[in-house]
Amino acid sequence: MELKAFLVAIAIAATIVAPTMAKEFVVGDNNGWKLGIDYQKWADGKEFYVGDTLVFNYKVGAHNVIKVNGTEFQKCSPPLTTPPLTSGHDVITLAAPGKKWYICGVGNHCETGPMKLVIDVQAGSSDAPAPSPSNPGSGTIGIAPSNFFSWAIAALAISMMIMA
Ligand SMILES: *[C@@H]1O[C@H](CO)[C@@H](O)[C@H](O)[C@H]1NC(C)=O
Ligand SMILES: [Cu+2]
Repeated sequence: MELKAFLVAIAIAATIVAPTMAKEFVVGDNNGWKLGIDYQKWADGKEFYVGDTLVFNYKVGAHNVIKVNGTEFQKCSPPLTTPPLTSGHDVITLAAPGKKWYICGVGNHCETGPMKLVIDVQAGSSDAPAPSPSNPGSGTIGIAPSNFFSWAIAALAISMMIMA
């Protein structure tokens, strides 16, 4: 009985946490990746975690995506050694925390678009300072993604409530 209650609690906790674990962000949402969109405004208020993905949608040949560093981003000067992504549906997994910079390398789109996006990827761990909640109606209970211990404790707490 005790074990069953615990397993039920785990299932409940996992259901609560699962939707917050890995997110897919479509850059520019329905606008996709094109000229004339403010991508910093799009990124504003979004929280990116390791394991999340960015999707760049655009017409093949019209644009591309190049990951650059901060200097290259400022100058809109893509490195000659990094081949751009050109599929029209480029999916990038955010593999490490820190700042990530992306630009379009076609023509002068980076300057004039401006087709440039910088995001700050957070480690998905409670060791990092807790981000301020920016998503009031989300219905989660404030458990950081990928934080096994938090939800294990939550599961334990729920199982105790069930058994009480
Ligand atoms: C960015 O990469 C360029 C090479 O394309 C390099 O010269 C420059 O030092 C790098 N800047 C930073 C901040 O890493
Ligand atoms: Cu472009």
